[in-house]
Amino acid sequence: MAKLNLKSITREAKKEIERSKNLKDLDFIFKKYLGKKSEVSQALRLFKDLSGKEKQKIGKEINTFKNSFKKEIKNKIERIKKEDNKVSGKKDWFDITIPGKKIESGHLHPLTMTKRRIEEIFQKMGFEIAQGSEIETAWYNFDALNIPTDHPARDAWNTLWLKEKDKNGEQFLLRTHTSPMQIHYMEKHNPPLRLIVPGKTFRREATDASHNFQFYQVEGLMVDKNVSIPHLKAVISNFFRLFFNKKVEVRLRPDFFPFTEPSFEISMSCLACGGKGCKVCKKTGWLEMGGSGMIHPNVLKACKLDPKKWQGWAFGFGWDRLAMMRYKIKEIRMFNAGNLRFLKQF
Ligand code: FA5
Repeated sequence: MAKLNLKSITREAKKEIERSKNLKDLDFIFKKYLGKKSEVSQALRLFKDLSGKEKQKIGKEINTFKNSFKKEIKNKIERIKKEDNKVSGKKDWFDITIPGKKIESGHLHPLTMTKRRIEEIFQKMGFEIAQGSEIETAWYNFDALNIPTDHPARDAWNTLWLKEKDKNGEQFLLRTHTSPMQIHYMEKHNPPLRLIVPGKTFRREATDASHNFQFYQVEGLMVDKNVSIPHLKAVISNFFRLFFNKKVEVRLRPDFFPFTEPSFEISMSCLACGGKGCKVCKKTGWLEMGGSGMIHPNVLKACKLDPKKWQGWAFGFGWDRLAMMRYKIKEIRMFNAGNLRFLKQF
């Protein structure tokens, strides 16, 4: 390999860059020192014949030269552009022929799209949309909902308790369901009432494919003088039909919730198998979507409403599960996994 005098090459290149007057000169200089026919490029072509130690030494020197040479060129370009702008009176120098940068646009999260669809359907049925607080007191999350102090749902293992207390010394917690909003709303508004409450809920529990420690519920509430179970079933059936855009069977089975009497578990026919029985519905043909029932007289009383005058029903769906059915997702935890490959599908 011919001896490469990088010191003198560096000195020469620097002088030429200094003397250059425009971008064309600089282009010429660049090609002269780093172009295909330059001394440096020729030396690099013979590089493979060198011993390991020489390769290391010469490689390092060439890289140092290349970096400082490119830096000199870049600085000179800046200076020339500045001078050009001064002469032409322009502030910025830009090439209008350069193609524009593409702006990457995002899209709504599948759970947000689901929430919007739920709201749209209920709004069309004349329901108001209310927002609840994610932090509640035990009174609103349990007591006012007729859940007694010894109820297992209040156990430290099921509920996420906060250290802070409200001004009456009541300990705060992360709401375990959206039902507390029934109380807040009935305290502040006079019937007749028709509303839904979509929101985030929290439970201290082990996660699996259909359970998360943080999930979403949508509460429904209707209070009037003559509301009954057939209204509830009609509203829920209509909602499912519009939400899934097809006929869905709805099943109400007796259940227990302290704040409703009678209470029902709401299930829908499995869309994955058309009700025949599969892995998703655990071979039953039905999927549990939520709880419901007629509002318990004690709950109406806790909101200072006369149970002899007013009656109503309530329901609470897991809205992540609605999204799972809508988009045929078999794993609830995917929603919060921050996995772009998953999210970009929607
Ligand atoms: C309740 O939370 C009641 N508040 C529902 C209710 C409202 C009953 C009004 C009566 C009147 P439950 O714990 O069963 O009930 O939860 C309701 C729904 O939330 C479940 O059917 C399920 O769809 C969803 N859900 C419950 N726990 C989880 C969880 N860990 N992860 C995901 N979804 C859940």
